[in-house]
Amino acid sequence: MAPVQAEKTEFLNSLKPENVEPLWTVMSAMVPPVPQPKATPTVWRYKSLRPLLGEAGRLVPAEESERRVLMLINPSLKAPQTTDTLYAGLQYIIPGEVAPAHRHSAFALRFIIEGDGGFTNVEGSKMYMERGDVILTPRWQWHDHGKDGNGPMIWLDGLDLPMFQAIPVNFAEHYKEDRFPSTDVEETPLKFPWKGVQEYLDAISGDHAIFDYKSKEKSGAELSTIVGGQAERISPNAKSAWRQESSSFVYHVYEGHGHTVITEANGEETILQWEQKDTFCIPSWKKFRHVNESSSQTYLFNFSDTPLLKNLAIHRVNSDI
Ligand code: GTQ
Repeated sequence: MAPVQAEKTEFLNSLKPENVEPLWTVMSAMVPPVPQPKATPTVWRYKSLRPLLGEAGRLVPAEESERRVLMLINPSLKAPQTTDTLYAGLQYIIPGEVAPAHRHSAFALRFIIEGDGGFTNVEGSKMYMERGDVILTPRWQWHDHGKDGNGPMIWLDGLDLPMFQAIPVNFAEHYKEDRFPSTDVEETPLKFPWKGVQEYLDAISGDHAIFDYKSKEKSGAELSTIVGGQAERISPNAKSAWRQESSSFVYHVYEGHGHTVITEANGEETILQWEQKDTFCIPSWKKFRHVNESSSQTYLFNFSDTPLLKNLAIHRVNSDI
């Protein structure tokens, strides 16, 4: 080794005991020219997961699980990451079961996939849920879930849990009883029935329509400070507009089948093929568009970290596509 190189190595080795590290060796990774999400675009197929949820129902009693959920974990990341910033899971509940009351700093939304007679009680308001409904659980509000009638209910949970890895300030508390005392409510600002959302989408002309879920309690505000939601309609055999944002997305297919094209900066293409009830994710700053392959309307739901990025003033949209 040249004397300078040897000295340099010795110098670098001397840094660690002082708890310092050189920036210059990692600068480009720390400050990349464009976002470098670690998540990989991934589809979770309902056809494969539905039997596994049934098995979880059979093998894992409610008392053992608190929440019986299969987390949708990105193959490039670890739990609770579905994308770098978002968490998604499929929750399964059987008639008569109690998912006991708790509250936590994390925000949750739910998109109902299958079943009837399921309910969520949020801070004393017990609301029944149907396919396509979006239900909110604001931060630090007591919530428990249950199920009347026959057959299971399955929904998609969307939470900001990965945020609490980077900013570990999540608190949780269990209520002293399984159920928080509640009364039935029909209309609640925490529930967005699918019917009205679809009517809104159907009334918009053109091949691609978007509905922004907005807080009913604070008009104009996003669903939460971190997580927001949208529903989309794509006309029969049509394509959505291209989109590229610093947000990452978890998509769920309410109805229809087709694929999403993701184009990398180097021109490389990824195709995510999906059908009804599948869930898929789009990492930050990917350029993507959906293609409806069916001869009827396709409806998609998504949740994203757009509010988080807006609140931090780092939301960026490529409007030149
Ligand atoms: O239903 O409260 O998927 O606390 C993960 C954490 C669901 C819930 C999840 C939770 C819940």
